[in-house]
Amino acid sequence: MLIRQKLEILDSTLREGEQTPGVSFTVKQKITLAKQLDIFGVDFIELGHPAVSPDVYEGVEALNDLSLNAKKMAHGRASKSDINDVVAIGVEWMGIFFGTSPLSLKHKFNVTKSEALKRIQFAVEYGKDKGLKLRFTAEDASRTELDYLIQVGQLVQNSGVDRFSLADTVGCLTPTKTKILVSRLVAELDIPVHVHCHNDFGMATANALSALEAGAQCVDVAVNGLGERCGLPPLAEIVVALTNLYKINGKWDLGMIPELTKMVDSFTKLDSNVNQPIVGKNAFTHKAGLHVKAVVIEPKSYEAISPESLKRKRHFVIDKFTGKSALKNRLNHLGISVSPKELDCLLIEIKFHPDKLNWDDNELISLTKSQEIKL
Ligand code: HCA
Ligand code: CU
Repeated sequence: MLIRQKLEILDSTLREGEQTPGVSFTVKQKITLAKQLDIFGVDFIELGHPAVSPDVYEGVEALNDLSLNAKKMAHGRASKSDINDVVAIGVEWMGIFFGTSPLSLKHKFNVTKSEALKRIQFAVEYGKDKGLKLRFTAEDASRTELDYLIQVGQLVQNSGVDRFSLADTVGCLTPTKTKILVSRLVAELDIPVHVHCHNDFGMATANALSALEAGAQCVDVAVNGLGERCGLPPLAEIVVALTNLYKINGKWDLGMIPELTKMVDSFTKLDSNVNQPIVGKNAFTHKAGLHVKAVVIEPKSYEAISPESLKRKRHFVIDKFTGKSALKNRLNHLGISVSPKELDCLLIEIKFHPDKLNWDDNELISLTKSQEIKL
């Protein structure tokens, strides 16, 4: 696999993440989160698009004042005024985006292909003249004609852009299509290629990883997969997959993932998914008797990721699916020793209560006591 050792992660929680329906971060929350993301070890932090609102502008200013290891990037359109905002605030990097698909050219801008190229070139040259480091994003790149996309990439590269990003704005790529598209752009350009995937078909993480396999240098993520509609690849999924499946030793502090997730959950107040990979409540919870029995002996039997590596704990559910070994294990933890016959009786009782979804410790202690009376 071709993944570059020099790969980078751009966190867009503070920019695209705030575009999640129902979400608005305070400037204070943004500062807290940016500091944590920096300690975690992301390479770029997108600070926001200053033209959106006064508070986003203020947020970009406040975030830019922080001393961070991560590179700071403001977001904006290919317009003089958006570029002037970023220059006025003094952010080192700017991500300029412009829709290059036929849909964007016709319905967003009402321009021809060559008029769009002129606008793009003007904006990029203007930004470079002002001393900005620039990433140019072809918005809706995945629905842009390939020849035109390459033309745009080469134009911005020749105009001095530092990075070229492909946005799968409506999430319609597949891992195979991503690989073909990214390989081609990487081959045609000398500057690093970034990829921004959306999760409309649930393939954002797979597509982002595929982009890295094809030679992309940087992928965009957001904590908890926030973003427009179905969001971006979740930060946790990308870095844990890179670490565990691709054996890449990033400088990421994986043990911070649960707290990052909790922090963002507390800011957004959105419902979290119990079966979300890595961060979901159930990600390290085992239920079927056969599973628990095996995991007690060797956790790897049913775990691809160790919860300890993420400072998370493993849990076992006691319900009608429970087997002897799982029940015995739980009772041992509670300091209760039972005979094989008592264990059988307790298990029968549990299996005859399908309505009980998760026997907690106190309920098990009471059950044991009531069985002792019966025996
Ligand atoms: C947007 C669209 C965008 C831009 C990506 C980028 C997309 O929210 O303005 O500028 O890198 O998905 O195309 O997020
Ligand atoms: Cu986006």
